Amino acid sequence: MTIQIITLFPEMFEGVLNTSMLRKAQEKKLVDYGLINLRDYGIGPRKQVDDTPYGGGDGMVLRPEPLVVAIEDARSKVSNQESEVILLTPRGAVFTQADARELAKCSSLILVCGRYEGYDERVAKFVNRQVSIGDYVLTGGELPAMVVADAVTRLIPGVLGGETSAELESFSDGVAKEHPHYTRPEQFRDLKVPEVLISGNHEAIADWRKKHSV
Ligand code: 6GU
Repeated sequence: MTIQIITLFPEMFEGVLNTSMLRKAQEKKLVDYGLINLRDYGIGPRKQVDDTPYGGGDGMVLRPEPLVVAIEDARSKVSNQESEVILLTPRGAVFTQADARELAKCSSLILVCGRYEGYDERVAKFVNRQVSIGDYVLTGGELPAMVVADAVTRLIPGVLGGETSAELESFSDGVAKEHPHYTRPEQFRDLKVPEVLISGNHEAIADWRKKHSV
């Protein structure tokens, strides 16, 4: 899968994409992340990407041309594949595990990060969907794009180690929240590991785990 991210702040992604599971997914060639700097598509010698809002008001609004040309360029880089273009915006539909599963089946995702007070609404005509990650306001779409990239990447077959994706898919709706885990020591301060988990009784352990899953 290719995941291209259009942003004014590509440096924000370096740590997240190059650490742990997402790094391993790249090393295994299961995913290829591309960072596209929106500034490169800015207008004029000052590479302007924003302007004042029609109708007046505070703040700046992202102009449509840099965003749309960046999207078209990203699409053209994977022109052999159908791209799903996702605009990260607090006005979008809240992202769910079902969305992550659906997106994990795509071969090309393009994540578009909004910034400043907003983006020109005409950009909406050039994307497939608008996604929010919850009912709160962030300063931009970068953190939400990382959330979407992480949730989708871990569902690509082969990315996770021992855990089977079948297990993750087993709940048709919502999220399968695993049972609690324990490791050594058997007693920490005055806290003991549940007896059943050290019993060696595999049937009883399976029952306990099932009962404590959400
Ligand atoms: Cl996608 N963007 C911003 N700016 N804030 C958000 C969000 C997105 N999702 C939740 N809050």
